[in-house]
Amino acid sequence: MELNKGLIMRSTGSWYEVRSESGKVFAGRLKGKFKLKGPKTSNPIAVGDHVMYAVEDAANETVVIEEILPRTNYIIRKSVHKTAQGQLMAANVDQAIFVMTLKSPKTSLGFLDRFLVTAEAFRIPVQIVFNKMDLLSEEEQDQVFEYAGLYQELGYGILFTSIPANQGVEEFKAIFQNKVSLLAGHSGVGKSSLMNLVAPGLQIKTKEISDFAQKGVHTTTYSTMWEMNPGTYLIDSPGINEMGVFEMEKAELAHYFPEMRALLGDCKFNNCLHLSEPACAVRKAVEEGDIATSRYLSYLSIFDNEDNRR
Ligand SMILES: Nc1nc2c(ncn2[C@@H]2O[C@H](COP(=O)(O)OP(=O)(O)OP(=O)(O)O)[C@@H](O)[C@H]2O)c(=O)[nH]1
Ligand SMILES: [Mg+2]
Ligand SMILES: [Zn+2]
Repeated sequence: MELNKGLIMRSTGSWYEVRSESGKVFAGRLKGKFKLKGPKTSNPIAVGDHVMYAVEDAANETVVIEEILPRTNYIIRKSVHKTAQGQLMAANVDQAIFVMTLKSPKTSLGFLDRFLVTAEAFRIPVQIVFNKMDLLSEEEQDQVFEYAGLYQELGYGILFTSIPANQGVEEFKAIFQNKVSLLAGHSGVGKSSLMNLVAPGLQIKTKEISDFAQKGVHTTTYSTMWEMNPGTYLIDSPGINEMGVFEMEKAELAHYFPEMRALLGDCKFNNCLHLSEPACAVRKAVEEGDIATSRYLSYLSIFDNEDNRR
């Protein structure tokens, strides 16, 4: 049987959209005895995966995915409440674009920090987009700028956007050019709306959030990769309501906070967990204001594996 190389453009869990090298799109399913490689996740392959497939039925345009090609990277999240199993969010991405809003819905710094720690652990650079800037009062905007200052200092790219005000559109286009980017964030922050703004032809479904009760309703159900132009891909993913950190040793956690990573050699004990040990350089930096209290609280919360949905 002849095998061809393809790219996973959409994943529904049972079916995958596979694009051939010549651009033809097929519906694909996994081979019966599909061999899983890598970590155990609820979904064996994800959007962005390169695969080898065989045409099963040319008339129906269906294919069988025979194997996954080696990945340059991937990102896995864990749902806090369910099993310890992770969910593969995407593979072979150059960066993640984390979309957040101060309100409607509110994205907490704790949630952002969980995403950032996960991305650090999988070595995926992150750009943070503060969307819906038009909804904010002047004081709220100042709050956003303060948060942005903190994360910029840590090395993350920052962008402010508003769809009705047409704010940040060119900057947004510039950060994803010639890259494969995963758009992630809570449901309702505007991921699909941003996609439609930069590629109006796509007409991706978005949802009006008129009241608090609708907040948990996902509009985007499946992750889909869209080609903006050759070499530029955006992955629109369903909103994340829980962001659990996947298979991480507690002793490694501080490595994924860039401002703590820099201090790790300075603690008195080389196995310091930065909780209540004497002469801890991380705690000292928190007390002196060199590490933001919110970041240290996120560290403790992830350390204790607390639920942090919001
Ligand atoms: N005021 C305002 N509303 C926005 C902005 N961006 C998006 N919205 C609105 O927010 C709502 C949700 O947007 P979506 O694009 O569906 O959100 P999403 O992040 O894709 O949500 P899921 O697919 O559920 O994960 C829609 O009603 C959008 O019109 C913005 O900058 N300002
Ligand atoms: Mg969406
Ligand atoms: Zn320490």
